[in-house]
Amino acid sequence: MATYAIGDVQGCYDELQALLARIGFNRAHDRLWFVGDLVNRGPKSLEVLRFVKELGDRAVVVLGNHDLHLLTQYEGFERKRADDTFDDVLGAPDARELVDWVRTWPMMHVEGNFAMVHAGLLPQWTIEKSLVLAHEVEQALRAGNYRDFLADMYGSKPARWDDSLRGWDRLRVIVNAMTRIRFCTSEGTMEFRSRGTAPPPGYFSWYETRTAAEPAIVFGHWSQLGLKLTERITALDTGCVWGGALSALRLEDRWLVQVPSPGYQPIGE
Ligand SMILES: [Mn+2]
Repeated sequence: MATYAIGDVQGCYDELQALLARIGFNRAHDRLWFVGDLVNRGPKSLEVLRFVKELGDRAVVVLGNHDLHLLTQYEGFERKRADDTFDDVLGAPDARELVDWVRTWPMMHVEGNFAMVHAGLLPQWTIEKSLVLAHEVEQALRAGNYRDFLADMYGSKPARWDDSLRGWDRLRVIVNAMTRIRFCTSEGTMEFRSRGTAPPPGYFSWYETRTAAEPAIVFGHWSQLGLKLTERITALDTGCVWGGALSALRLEDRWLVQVPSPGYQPIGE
C-alpha cells in the first residue's frame, strides 16, 4: 500500500497512464494524490477527468486554477481564453456530472505528515487555520448559490489577507492564495504578475517562511520552479504540458518517478 502524489496533469492523459504503469499503480492497495489542474492546455482533459472520477476514493484531488476555470466556463461566467483546451469536457454528454464532481473537490488535503494544496499558503496561516479557510471555500462551492460565488470569484483584489475580511472578498483571497500564489510579502500581500522564480523587490517565494515543524506542503502550479523536494515542501509541477515531465512521488519513502512529455504548448506562453 502506497500513496503517490502526482503533479499538474493538465489533460496529459497518455503521460498519466504511462506514469501509473511505471509505478505499478494497484488500485486495490494504492492511493493517488493530485495537486490540481487536472484539466486544460493539454489534449485529453475529458479522459483525465473520467479516469480519475472512476478511481473513487483511491484518488484525492485538490482544486487548481484551471479546474476552477473549467467550472466558471461551464456556468457561463468569465471570458473564454484562446488557449483553453477543455471543449471536450464542455461538450461531453456527462459534462454536468463531471463539473458537479469537480465542484466537490477540496481546496486542501491534510493527512499524516503532508498537507496538499494547489499553489500555496500565506505566511500568517498555520496548516490548521488554512484547513478551516479551505472549508469556507468548499462550502461556498457546494452551497445552493454557488453560481453567485463563481461569478464573483475572479480578481486579484484584495491582494492581502485580513482576518476581518468577509463575504466574496474573503473567499477570493483564500482562492487566490491556494490556487495562484507564487510570491508574497511577509505581511501576506500577494503578487500575481511575476512568472519566473525571481521574486520582485520586497517579495519572496511564499514557502520561504514555512517551518519543518509542520506537515510538508505538497503543491504544483509553478512549472518554472520545477521539482523541489525539501523537508518543508514537495513541489511537483514539472511542466508536463510544456514538454517537461509528469512526476509522481511516493510519499512513504520519497521514491520519484517521472515520465517525459513531448509538450503540447509552445514554451514561453
Ligand atoms: Mn495552476
